[in-house]
Amino acid sequence: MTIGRQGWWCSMFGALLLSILATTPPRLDASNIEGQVVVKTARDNSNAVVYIDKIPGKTFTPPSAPIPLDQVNLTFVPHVLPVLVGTKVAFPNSDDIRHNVFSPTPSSKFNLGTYPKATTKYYVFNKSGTITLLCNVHAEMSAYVIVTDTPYFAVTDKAGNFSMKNVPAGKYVLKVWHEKAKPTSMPIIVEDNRTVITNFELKR
Ligand SMILES: [Cu+2]
Repeated sequence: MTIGRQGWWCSMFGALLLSILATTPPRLDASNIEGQVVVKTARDNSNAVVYIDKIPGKTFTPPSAPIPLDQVNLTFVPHVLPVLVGTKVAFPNSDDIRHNVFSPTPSSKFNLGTYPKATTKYYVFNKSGTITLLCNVHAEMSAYVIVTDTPYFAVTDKAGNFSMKNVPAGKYVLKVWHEKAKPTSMPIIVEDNRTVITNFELKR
């Protein structure tokens, strides 16, 4: 088979294009932040929240569907829930007994009342901050909603590991919160296509 002049140019161009595609890494203008939080004052390293609290000049749209914070076996599940400001949280009751949900935190004081199984109440968290949740029927029940101005947050597992995906490049302050320790923060630089490893130790 012979190829004409046009065909030759076409195949040369195709080969050139293929080699460009093969050697150029995919450009993602975002990176991951990963690391470990050691909580000296707690039983284990779980339920610490790592977050970027603000990116000046940027606002984000909260999720359209409510985020659940359930009540199961006399426990709020999850115990710690980070959400973007403006997020609607659903509070179902999955127990056979009545529960109540209220917050004594001055910036987000509310009381959803006492309600039975298979009932869901809602609250929209419109102010950033750490909100304590309690149940006035069961004194042992507590939970925390960490309301942030960015969707860049992560909760640690028992080992203290966290992973925050697709953070845009920039300079930020990374904050860490745990109910049993003093909060801390650290300046951080996120570059394109790099995973930033950041470790913390929280004390009283
Ligand atoms: Cu309760």
